[in-house]
Amino acid sequence: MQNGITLNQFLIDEQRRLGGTDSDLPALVNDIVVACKIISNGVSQGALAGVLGGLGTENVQGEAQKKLDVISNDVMIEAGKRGGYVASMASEEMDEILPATPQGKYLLLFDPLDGSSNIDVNISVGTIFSILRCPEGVANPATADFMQPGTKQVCAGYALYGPSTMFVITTGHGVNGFTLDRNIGEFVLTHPNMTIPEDTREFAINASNTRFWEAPVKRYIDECLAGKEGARKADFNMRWVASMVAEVHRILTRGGIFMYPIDSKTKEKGGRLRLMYEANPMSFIVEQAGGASSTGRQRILEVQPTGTHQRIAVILGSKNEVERVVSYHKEG
Ligand code: AFP
Repeated sequence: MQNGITLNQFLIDEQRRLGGTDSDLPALVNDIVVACKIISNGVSQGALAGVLGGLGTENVQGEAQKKLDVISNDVMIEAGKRGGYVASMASEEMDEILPATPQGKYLLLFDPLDGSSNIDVNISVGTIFSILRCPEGVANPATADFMQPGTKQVCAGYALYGPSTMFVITTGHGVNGFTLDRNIGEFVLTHPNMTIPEDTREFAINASNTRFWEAPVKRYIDECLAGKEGARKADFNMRWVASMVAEVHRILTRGGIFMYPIDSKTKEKGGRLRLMYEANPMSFIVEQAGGASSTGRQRILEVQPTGTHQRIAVILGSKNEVERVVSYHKEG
């Protein structure tokens, strides 16, 4: 893989290298890439395009919808419909699944604009997507057909609308990162074979929830905060961007652990983050980059889903740190 090839060239080369014959998947990814370029343009225009601010509406999660949430959702729906590769779609912004093309090979799930509470303050946001196979012989899939564990994903990725716009993807053969070259309008390979360091001294958690945490999480964070004088005999740094895409990208780039654990505040809902279009795609990417991803009690990719908007605890990143947090959950 030489740096500088476009994402489309990369996907075709990967298919050829792996002896794949399914041309629909690269074509679907290409439609998603076009959607992310359109969203990137809207995000970077910001106030100039009149796309900031809220709509005064709420999504299925009961969260206030930003204009760009809905715009991005519409753009991703178009991508899912365009080529006829997708039988049905699920989105953070839609209550129910959305039928697309009967007999379509794939199911497409997405969070069209993750971190959107940051959009009005010009902080990085992103788009997350996950691709599952539509079950054999199912022409018009129902919600039950989406209830596949994360290990069944055939592709997952995200676009990060930051200082540069990046596209990171896995098809189960490692993780590769591409940067949008606006001079040619293409995502270009800049981060081949992204790998997460097994150790880290950087954690990401919303510390305003400290009083709600379960004991294993409290123990882990307290040890990080104790620094050199404490059990870890090392100082730690903290980050919290409130855009999962930005946090995961930082971890892919320099290591770290990201935690949105279940706590007494979110227990009833099952957690804060959504399994099908946040935790699963990001866990697929993190594991493919040599990291780990757990609820604290179970490998996230092995969770059997019960609903498209199901929430889940997320602890992911540098393998040795995630395993430490899991061991603390085992000790209780
Ligand atoms: P929004 O898309 O509603 O901004 O939520 C973003 C997110 O799902 C995830 O990207 C962040 O890591 C997390 O929520 C931030 O949650 P807090 O606002 O509770 O810190």
